[in-house]
Amino acid sequence: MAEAIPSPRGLPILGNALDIDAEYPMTSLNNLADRYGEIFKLSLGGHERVFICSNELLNEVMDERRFEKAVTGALVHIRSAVHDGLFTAFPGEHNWEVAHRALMPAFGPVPINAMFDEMHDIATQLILKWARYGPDHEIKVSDDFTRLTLDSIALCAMGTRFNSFYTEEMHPFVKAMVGVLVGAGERARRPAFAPGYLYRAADQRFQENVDLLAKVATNLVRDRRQNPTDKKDLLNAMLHNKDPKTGEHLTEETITNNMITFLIAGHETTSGLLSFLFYELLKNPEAYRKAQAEVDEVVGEGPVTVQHLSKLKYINAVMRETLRLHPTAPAFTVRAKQDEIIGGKYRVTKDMPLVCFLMAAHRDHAVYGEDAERFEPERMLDEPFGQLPPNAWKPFGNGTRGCIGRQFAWQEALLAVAMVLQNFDLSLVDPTYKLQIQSTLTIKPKGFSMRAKVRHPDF
Ligand code: MNH
Repeated sequence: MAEAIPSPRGLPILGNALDIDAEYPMTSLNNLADRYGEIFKLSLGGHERVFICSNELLNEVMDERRFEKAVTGALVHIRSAVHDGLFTAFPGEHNWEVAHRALMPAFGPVPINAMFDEMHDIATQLILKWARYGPDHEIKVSDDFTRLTLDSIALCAMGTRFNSFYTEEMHPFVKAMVGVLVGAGERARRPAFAPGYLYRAADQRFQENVDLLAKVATNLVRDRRQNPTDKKDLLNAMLHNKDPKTGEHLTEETITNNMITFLIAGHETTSGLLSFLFYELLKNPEAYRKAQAEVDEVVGEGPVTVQHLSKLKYINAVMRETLRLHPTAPAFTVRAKQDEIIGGKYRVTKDMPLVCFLMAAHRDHAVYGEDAERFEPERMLDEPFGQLPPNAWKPFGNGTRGCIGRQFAWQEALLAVAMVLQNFDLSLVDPTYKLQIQSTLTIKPKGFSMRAKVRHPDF
C-alpha cells in the first residue's frame, strides 16, 4: 500500500511558502527534516517538491537507471544565464554530451596537477595579505576565500588575473554572479499568479547581471583568440578539444556558457568549504592541533609542493568531514524516469522533483551514529571512509551529472589549508560566534571572522 508523503499543512494559494524563512531557508528545511524524518513534501511557487533526507532513500534515488538529474527551481532561472552549459543542461541535451566528452580529460589528474603552481601563486597572495595586515586584523573569512577561489579558477582555467586581493571591492563578476544566483532563487519562489509588472525592476537588474557575466566571458574568449598560447588550460581545451565520439568542436555559445559555468561553479562551493573548515577547526581545538601537526610533520617550513598533498591524510579527512556537515552545495535534484514507488511505499510521479537534501542525509544516525552532528575527522580517514555504505557522502553529486571540478577543488583546498596552517596561528574574533548559514544556491557561514598571527617570526 502506498503511503502519503508527510507535509506541513499549507495555505490555499501560498502553499508552504511561509514554512520557509526567506533569509535562513536552511534552518527551516533542517527543522522540517528533524520533524518528518526520511522524507517530506512542500508546495512552493505552485509546485510540489519532495525532500529526501535519509541515506536509505538517497541510495535508492541515486540509481541512474531509474532516476536522472532534474533541472528545476532556481536552476531553470540560472539557465537564462548559461543555457545548456554543463551544470544546467537537461539530461540528454546534445551540447552537454559534446562538452562533457570533450572536456572530461581536461579535468583529469594530470592537467589538474599541472595547475598546481598557479594555485600556489594565488594562495601565496592570501598568505601575504594576512601576514601584512597583522595579528589584530579582523579577517572576513568568506570574502578572502572567495578572492582566493575566484582568482584561482580564473588564472588556472583561463589564464586571467582578477587580482581580487588588490582591491577592496570584489571583481564586478562576483556581484553580478551573486545577483544572478539570488535573483534565480527569488524568481523560483514567485507565486505563479503574481502579475509580471510587479517584477519589472527586478527582472531588469537580473538581465543586467546576466549580460555582465556574458560580457566578462566573451572578452576572455576573444582575448585568447587574439593572443593564442599553448597553455594546457580549460579555455584552450574548450577552443580546441573535439568530442571523441562525434568529432564535433564546442560551438561559440557553448564555450561562453561553460566559461561562465566554470567561473560560478568553480569558486563559490570551494570558498564555502574553506570557510566552514576553519570554523570547525576553531571550534574543535583537538582537530586543529592534529591538522597543524600534520602540516609541520609532512611539509615543515619549506614551500608546499604537489607531492606533499597526498600525504596530508588527516587534513583530507577534515575536508571530507567539513563537506559532510556543511555540504556547500546543500542539495541537488533528481526525478524518476517513470512513475515510481520509493522506499517501498511512497508514490512519486515522474515529473516530481526529488530534492536530495544533503544537510539531512549526511547526518543520518543510521549511518553516522548518535554523534552524527559532531565534527569528527577520524571517521573520514581513508579506512573508515571506504567502509561507509553506498551514497553516504554525496557533496559532489551523482554519477554522470556529478561534479566535473572535484579534483580541481580538492587540490586547491588542500593546498590552501596546508599553507594557512603552516603560516598562522588562528583565533576566533568572537569566541561566542554562533554559526548561521547564509544561502544562495550554495551555503557559507554568515559573519564569520578570525585573526591570523604569523607563526614564524622571521616570516
Ligand atoms: Mn561542482 C556539478 C558540488 C567544485 C564545476 N558540483 C556539481 C554538483 C555538485 C557539485 C553537488 C552536481 C549538481 C547537480 O546534480 O545538480 N562542486 C561541488 C562542490 C565543489 C565543487 C561541493 C567544491 C568543494 N565544481 C567545482 C569546481 C568546478 C565545478 C571547482 C569547476 C572548475 N560542478 C561543476 C560543473 C558541474 C558541477 C561544470 C556540472 C557537471 C555536469 O552536470 O556535467
